Amino acid sequence: MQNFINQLSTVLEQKYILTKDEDKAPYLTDWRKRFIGKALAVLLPCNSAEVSNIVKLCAEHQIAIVPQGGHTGFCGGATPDNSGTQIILNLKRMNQIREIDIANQTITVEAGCILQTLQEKAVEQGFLFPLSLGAEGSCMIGGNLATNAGGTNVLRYGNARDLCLGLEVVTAKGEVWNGIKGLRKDNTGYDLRDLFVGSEGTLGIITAAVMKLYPLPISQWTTLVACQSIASSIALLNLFQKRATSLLTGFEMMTQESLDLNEKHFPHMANPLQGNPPFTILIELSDHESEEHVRQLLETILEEAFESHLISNAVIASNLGQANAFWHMREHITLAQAEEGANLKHDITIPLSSLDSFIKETDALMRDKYPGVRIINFGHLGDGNLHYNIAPPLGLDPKIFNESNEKPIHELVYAQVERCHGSISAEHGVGQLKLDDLRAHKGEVAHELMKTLKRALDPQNILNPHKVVSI
Ligand code: FAD
Ligand code: 2HG
Ligand code: ZN
Repeated sequence: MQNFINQLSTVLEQKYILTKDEDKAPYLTDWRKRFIGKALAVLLPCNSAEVSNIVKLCAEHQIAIVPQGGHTGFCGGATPDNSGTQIILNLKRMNQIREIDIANQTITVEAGCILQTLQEKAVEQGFLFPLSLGAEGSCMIGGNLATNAGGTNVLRYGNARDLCLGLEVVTAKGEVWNGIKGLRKDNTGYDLRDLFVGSEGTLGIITAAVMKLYPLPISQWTTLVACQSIASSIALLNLFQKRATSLLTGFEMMTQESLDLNEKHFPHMANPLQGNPPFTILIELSDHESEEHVRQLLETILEEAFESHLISNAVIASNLGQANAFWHMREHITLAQAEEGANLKHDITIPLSSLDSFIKETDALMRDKYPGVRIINFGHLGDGNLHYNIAPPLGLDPKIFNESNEKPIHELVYAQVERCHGSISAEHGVGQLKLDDLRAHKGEVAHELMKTLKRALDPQNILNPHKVVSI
């Protein structure tokens, strides 16, 4: 190991090789403080040649590498294990915008570019980069691609995978694969880009990407509406999809329990809808035509929804500040949960046709088995993506409750997900958190195929071992 550490200075400036405990500490814990690891060193390369040389050295010494972006991931993918033998490869110094191609409507960025910076650079050129999530001020595009992040615009623009046209990747042997192409059609055999997107650093290290840009909408209207049931929320979604088609850019659901928790920790974020509706839906329409056009369309759809008894109340944001306040309320649920203490997260997708029965049955089973448990259910309803999070009954220490109940609660939820033909990970990935759950729910053939790919691309198992799949 000492030999390896000594040789590192031949591939990276000494000041970017962190080996002291106090220097490594900020890189060893995830955002939730759910996983804490140890690392031999934290390395901070500034270009793909340095990444390539580091990987070659690691391959020679059989040192495991944990790629890391903003370490905001929820599944412990960017946190090393406890052995102290792995290195963290943090990409934050690789944060350059390499090119904005106006005619091609693409942006080429390095992996360590913070998502919000990318969004702002796009706006400066009159474009929209639509990937948007609560962690956008600190997560990085490499991490977004490695987890195939979703967020609040997937309904209209797709997830990170859909927004990506090309990649530059350092392989487990240290070769640099230059797939930096801004092509919307390329059928030259296997899609290597799609292999690396969503692979959470287990198949290669993403060093740069070509991402799609879109024309910037000029008008946006945001509304909060009250629904009495999930069935009416889905009927409302279908109504908006039919009437607003591609103008529908957001459709988020928050249960009363989620918003109560929000208000407890952030009292200024009270739900502006009176009467504590069981389901509050945040809807956003965006367009390239006049403000009036979208406003009128929104009002017409809401009227129809009232008449069909799909909604019982609605409030339309009268200015940008109020629209932002609606979105902040939605985004603060995660922060309110963090304030409340550790919780059990389930980031799941269910076909919309089964969502109503999933929620009713899972809620009933959960409340029956774990009386007093708090179900913090919210999410990207337009994508069928729920954040079905479980907090312990009031007064119980979350740590003690989770220790004895985590496994059976996950099993209860995932059995229901499987019954409804859903997915146990919608947008947060697998990491180390869901390694066993993936093995149990992916299906044997699919799981074996994943292991085959892992063995083929990383035969020494040095790229983020024991994350996603174990070989
Ligand atoms: P990290 O956490 O650093 O890494 C994530 C995984 O990717 C790890 O396995 C890591 O090894 C790997 N990785 C990182 N960089 C690279 C690279 N360059 N090459 C190869 N592998 C790499 N997620 C959503 O999908 N939707 C949301 O709405 C959402 N909201 C969030 C809100 C909050 C408040 C927080 C804290 C998180 C949220 N997340 C959400 C989760 C998280 O932000 C995303 O998973 C994000 O994509 C992770 O990016 P990161 O740069 O922080 O990656
Ligand atoms: C969101 O949609 C994020 O806000 C976080 O994906 C979800 O806290 C969560 O479980
Ligand atoms: Zn989410």
